[in-house]
Amino acid sequence: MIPKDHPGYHSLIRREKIADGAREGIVAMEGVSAHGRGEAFDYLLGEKTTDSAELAERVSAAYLKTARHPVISVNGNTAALASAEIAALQKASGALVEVNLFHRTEVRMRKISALLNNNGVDLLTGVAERLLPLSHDRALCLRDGIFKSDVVLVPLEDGDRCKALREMGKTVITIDLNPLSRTAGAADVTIVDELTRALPNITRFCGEITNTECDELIRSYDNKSILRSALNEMKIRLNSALE
Ligand code: PTJ
Repeated sequence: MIPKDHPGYHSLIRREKIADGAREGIVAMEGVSAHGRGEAFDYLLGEKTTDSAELAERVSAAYLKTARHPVISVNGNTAALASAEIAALQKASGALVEVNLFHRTEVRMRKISALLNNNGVDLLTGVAERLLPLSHDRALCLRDGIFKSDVVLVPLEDGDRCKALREMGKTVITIDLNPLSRTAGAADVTIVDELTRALPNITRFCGEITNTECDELIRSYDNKSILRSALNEMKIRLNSALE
């Protein structure tokens, strides 16, 4: 039992969800270490949504709302931490939701799909095909889902899929606490924020922003400056710790 007045309450609850997810076969063992890496960056960020992350969340809402065929790609960590938040974002944005795994097994696919369904996600299903130019199993996706998407949200991954998706002409949004990761650098929109803080913000912005605001947000957005701001926030915190 984690006491509610513990200063690290929210972080400890997330860690518990990841540990339970690993025991249940939803989170890959590798996902446990990925979570720890995220925690370290979140600590540097002050465990809060920065102004620059909030802007990236607003722009993500604008892209999802105005997309022809938006898709949210879900892996084991995302399902364990935020299935209900994915369901809420799906409702607010009208995006399709597809499971896409790096450490792919049929058993994990089934368990993650059941968890999402139980939390209200209307999951896209079908026969996955090797449709992305990648040599690993993230290449497996649905023809009517990620393959057909124009805007795709890929939370919590650092790898080569983002680059491949961009080369296919898609707009890629990522949520990644590490502003130095390959995915963070390659995405069109990088939200340097913790997943369970970022998703409800995007959902809220989907309900708030008008179509005119969407166009303006997308037109004036600069992802490089967002990444610089995130690194700067971390630098400020590191410097103030030394004072
Ligand atoms: O479920 P699978 O099989 O698809 O595998 C999923 C993992 C997470 C194991 C896989 O995608 C992976 O290895 O990811 P990486 O390369 O470790 O990248 C995960 C990124 O997400 C890292 O840059 C972390 O800093 C970041 N991250 C981890 N937890 C969070 C996070 N960012 C935001 N919120 C978090 N809670």
